[in-house]
Amino acid sequence: MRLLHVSDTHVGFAAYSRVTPEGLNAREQDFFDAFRRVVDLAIAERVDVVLHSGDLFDSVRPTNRALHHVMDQCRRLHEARIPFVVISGNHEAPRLRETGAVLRLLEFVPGVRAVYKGRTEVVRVGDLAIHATPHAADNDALLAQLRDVRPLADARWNVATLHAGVVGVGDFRTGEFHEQVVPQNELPQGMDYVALGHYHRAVEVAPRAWYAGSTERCSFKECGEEKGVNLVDLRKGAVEPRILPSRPMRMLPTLSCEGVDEATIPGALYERLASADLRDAIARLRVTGIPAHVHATLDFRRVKSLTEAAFHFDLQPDIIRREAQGVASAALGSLEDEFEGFLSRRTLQGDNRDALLAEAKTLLAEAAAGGSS
Ligand SMILES: [Mn+2]
Repeated sequence: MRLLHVSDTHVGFAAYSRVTPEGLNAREQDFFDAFRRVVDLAIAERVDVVLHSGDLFDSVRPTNRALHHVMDQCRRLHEARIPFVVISGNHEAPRLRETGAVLRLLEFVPGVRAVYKGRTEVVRVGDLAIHATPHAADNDALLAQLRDVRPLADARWNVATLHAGVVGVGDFRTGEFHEQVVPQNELPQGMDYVALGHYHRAVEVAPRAWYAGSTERCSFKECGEEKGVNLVDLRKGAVEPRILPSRPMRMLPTLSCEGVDEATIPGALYERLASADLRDAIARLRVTGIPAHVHATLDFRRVKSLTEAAFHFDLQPDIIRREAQGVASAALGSLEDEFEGFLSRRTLQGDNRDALLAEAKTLLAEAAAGGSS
């Protein structure tokens, strides 16, 4: 009996402004591709079941595109006669009952078992019993559900799955809103494997209890992590983490401006960008302690051309303002400063604050230069 454990595919996640030739958000396409690769692997490996431990979708109300993609991949699994079992995670679980669970729609696809009603269900696949505990109404409800999970004597193999942060010897919480947490010693006992979802890095938190991790990176916190799935051979008791391709994400070494000759800062910044391998990557450079007047002299066109090969580039400057302390002034600053202040008070979708600011600065500089270009 071989199962493929996948988790946190976050289908529907979108970010940045790049679009595919088909007009789709390019980052959204990355997440679609990642899920398709998982299904490709399941079919190539002829596993007996695919088990998804939650956050299949990125949101409670995924787009029609995201829904269609997932249903299409479920159809492929069904055609290969591979059952697909999925529990709800904190991202797709509705806060209000009347919203209705998106996973419910997947039940129309033959071969899919979706578990999302806040209580444990046992799904049988041949001689395997999957004890599937979905995202619950609250943390106590989840723990109460887990206390009743026990291996079934009439099943050859018993596997439990749940979506939560585990705390014990390590701390595998994400700090997300709506996160549920399970002490390590309250994980289901006596299982051949426990398939965990929620924490995005693949790791074994207790004997035979694994996070498979996410299949794409949802934030810079996941920068250095490999992404993939676990292939689990229950008969051999073997777990093989299998790395799958994902979009490179790079946090460049921080450029610190404290105690540095101001005149050398722009050059050092361009050099840092020129020497980095940015091809197809999502990349970020933090610049700490840069004085406002130095920041204002940066050539953002040059920054743009130096980072052209990147899929997306963010410049993240911590700007030092000389007269910022103490004096509250109602006077207007420069247009750039005003716009930057305005942006800092806004919640933006995606993560394109720096790109927007860079664009605004280029335009303001052009306007100041009399609109010649
Ligand atoms: Mn997740």
